[in-house]
Amino acid sequence: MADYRLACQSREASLLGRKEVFMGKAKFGIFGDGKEVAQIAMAKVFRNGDFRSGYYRDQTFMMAIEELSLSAYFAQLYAHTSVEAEPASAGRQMTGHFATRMLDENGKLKPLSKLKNSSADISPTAAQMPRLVGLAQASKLFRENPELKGFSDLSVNGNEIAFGTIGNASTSEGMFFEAINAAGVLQVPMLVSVWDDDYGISVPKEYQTTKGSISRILSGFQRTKNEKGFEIFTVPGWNYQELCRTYEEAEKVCREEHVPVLVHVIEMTQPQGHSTSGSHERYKSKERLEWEREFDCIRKMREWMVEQGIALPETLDAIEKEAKTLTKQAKDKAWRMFEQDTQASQKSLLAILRKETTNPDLVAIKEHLEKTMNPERLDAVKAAKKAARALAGKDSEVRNELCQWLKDSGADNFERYNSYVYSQSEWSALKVNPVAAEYAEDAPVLDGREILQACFDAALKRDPLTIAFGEDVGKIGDVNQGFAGLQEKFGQLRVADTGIRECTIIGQGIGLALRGLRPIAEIQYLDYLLYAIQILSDDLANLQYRTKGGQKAPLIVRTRGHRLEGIWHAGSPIGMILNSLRGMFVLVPRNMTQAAGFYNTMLQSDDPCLIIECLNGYRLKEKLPANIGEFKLALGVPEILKEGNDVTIVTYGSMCRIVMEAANDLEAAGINCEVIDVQTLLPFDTNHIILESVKKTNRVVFADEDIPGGATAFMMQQVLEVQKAYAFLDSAPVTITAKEHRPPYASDGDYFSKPNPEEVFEKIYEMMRESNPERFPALY
Ligand SMILES: Cc1ncc(C[n+]2csc(CCOP(=O)(O)OP(=O)(O)O)c2C)c(N)n1
Ligand SMILES: [Mg+2]
Repeated sequence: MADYRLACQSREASLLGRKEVFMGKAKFGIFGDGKEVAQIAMAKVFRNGDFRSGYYRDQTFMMAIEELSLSAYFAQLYAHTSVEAEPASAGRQMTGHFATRMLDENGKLKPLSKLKNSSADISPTAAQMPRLVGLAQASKLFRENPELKGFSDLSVNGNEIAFGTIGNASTSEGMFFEAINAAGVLQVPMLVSVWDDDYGISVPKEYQTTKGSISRILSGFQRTKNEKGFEIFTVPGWNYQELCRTYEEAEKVCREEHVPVLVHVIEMTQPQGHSTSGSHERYKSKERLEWEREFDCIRKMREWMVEQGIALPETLDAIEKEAKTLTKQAKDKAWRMFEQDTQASQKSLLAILRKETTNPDLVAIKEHLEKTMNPERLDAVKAAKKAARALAGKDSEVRNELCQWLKDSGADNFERYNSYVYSQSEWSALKVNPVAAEYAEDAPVLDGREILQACFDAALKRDPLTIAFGEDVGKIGDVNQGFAGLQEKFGQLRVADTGIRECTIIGQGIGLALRGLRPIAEIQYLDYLLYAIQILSDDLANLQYRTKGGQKAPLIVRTRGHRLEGIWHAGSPIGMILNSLRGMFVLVPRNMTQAAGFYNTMLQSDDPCLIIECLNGYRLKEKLPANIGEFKLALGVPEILKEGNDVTIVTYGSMCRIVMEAANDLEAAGINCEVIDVQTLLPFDTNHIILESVKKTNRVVFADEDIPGGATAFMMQQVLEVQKAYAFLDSAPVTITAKEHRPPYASDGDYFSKPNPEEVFEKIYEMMRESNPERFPALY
């Protein structure tokens, strides 16, 4: 009876939600109608410590585990920016994007093993799958690694299941198959439900899935007596009893044996169609629509209850009526709270505007604001700005008050809409105290790779939650041997090989980090980051932002790039990275000692980051710091590699050596360069060290290996616009970049495509020649 009540309430929420959109009270609606009963069955086996990674149809499930109230449901529909009213995203996400708050108000992880947890949904279909693999894998690590037994706030012996949900059509995405395969290989407790309503918006299953059935085509994954694999179930979405039975069975094998499970829930419906954008009558036949009405899961549940004598029709009628009333009340309350909150600023502004009764412009602005229907915050801000403009240059008390109002509301709205791009907790990477590297007098001089290996050795020893994985990371300790010998020392669970599947390597990292582990996920070459850039951008980089500080995944992504040989092993698409990964820090150490310092910093922090090592640096010699496991580099602090007075060269990564070579040649030609390694691109030179240099040299060059207008354009914007260095320039700023194609194979391909010391020399020489042609005659 309680289940029926909940199903009815959730359905009412969907029906009312759609109406709210059509009344103009919300912008868009996508609802869970037609999927209620299966979600109630799934919720019955969802226990404390479990995780969900799902999609926008799961409202009934979230209500069933008591992590979504009806009023919170409507608060999200209205985009209420209060964390209390809308805990999933504080109004940042569209309706149907669920999340629990895993962090307390200080950014500290709550005892997740005692809570019901949902990772934060994202809109790209199937992109919930990669992180699901990691959420499930964490249970395996907690169960099988004895060193983790003490972390009972994170896991109770790895008994937690990661529940995934996905629409039938979204299983066509590559990352769905990649995640399924990865979970089968890893044998992790991942229980995926496919909500199959035969459609993906208007496109029917025959265009989506071979043989029209995901469980049929995945049947080769079915485990047998002798082979590990999946347990696969198929069950109709309108059969309450069968659903409950199926989920009980599915839970048992998944939780107890850590076997991945697929539950294919077929014959589901969409009573209101896909979303508020358009109606399904456009593409579903009359017969189909009739079938959907008949096989509506709530209707079927009701018929069954009556047939079985569980309830009288009148009793169920009463429940349905009560659900209507209750849902409407919750909706009205959510709207009142939303209105009160959004209109507070409008009211305070009107109080100011009403003080000015003589200026016709202000009276008109005030009247317009008073008449605006369902005013949003932007209406008040627009009115205030117009009014302030009308009073510009006048000495008026109202104007002063308006300016103060704008300042205050600017700060409030920043907090509402722009905060939490990066961690705001005490563990923010920007707050980690740097510790200088110390060297013994007889410090050993090692290959760069050995410096890193010593750093990773110390990190793995220091914290049992730290783990590393990627292609070839385990047995051989990565292709450049940064982890050499560490699998033997720390075990296969902590230093692990993975399949060739960059997207789910990152997904593993996200899921593991969400569950409190400290993963270092490796992408073998920077060129292959493209396979993972979508999930990094859509899921990891904005996790704190889209939950307004409710969740974090401090994942360290390790990769190597910039310069080696060939079209796919010399990449430096840094502009792409900077443009797509805001929310992550991007660190570009010029050598392995600097890299080690950044790993030590990031392992103490709760921000996610990408660390790009120099591909050609592993065999270069470096001195081993005595405190290799402890020294830490601050983020956003460039290092001046060479002081000079004539021109400032701003660069990073492998280009540091090229630029230094050119700078030495330029010195001989009488040009004194200051070379600055920015070290981190995000954040970028927070103390404006580069500006100080430009004040001295009055000339600036930005050099890297990205395409023209790539990351050099970003650095130029930071220095000229943000740091305001333009005022100190005597020459036009110059960028030195690679050509706009990737480098062909072999040394000549590299030389003629990437910037080389001669080119750096010439560009800077030309800059100096422009100001003093006599002193610097033409070269060639
Ligand atoms: C990567 C991506 N492509 C397209 C869309 C637009 N889109 C949103 S829902 C949807 C259909 C999904 O169908 P299905 O997975 O069957 O889920 P259902 O809505 O039927 O429950 C599409 C194409 C999207 N959100 N993400
Ligand atoms: Mg569908």
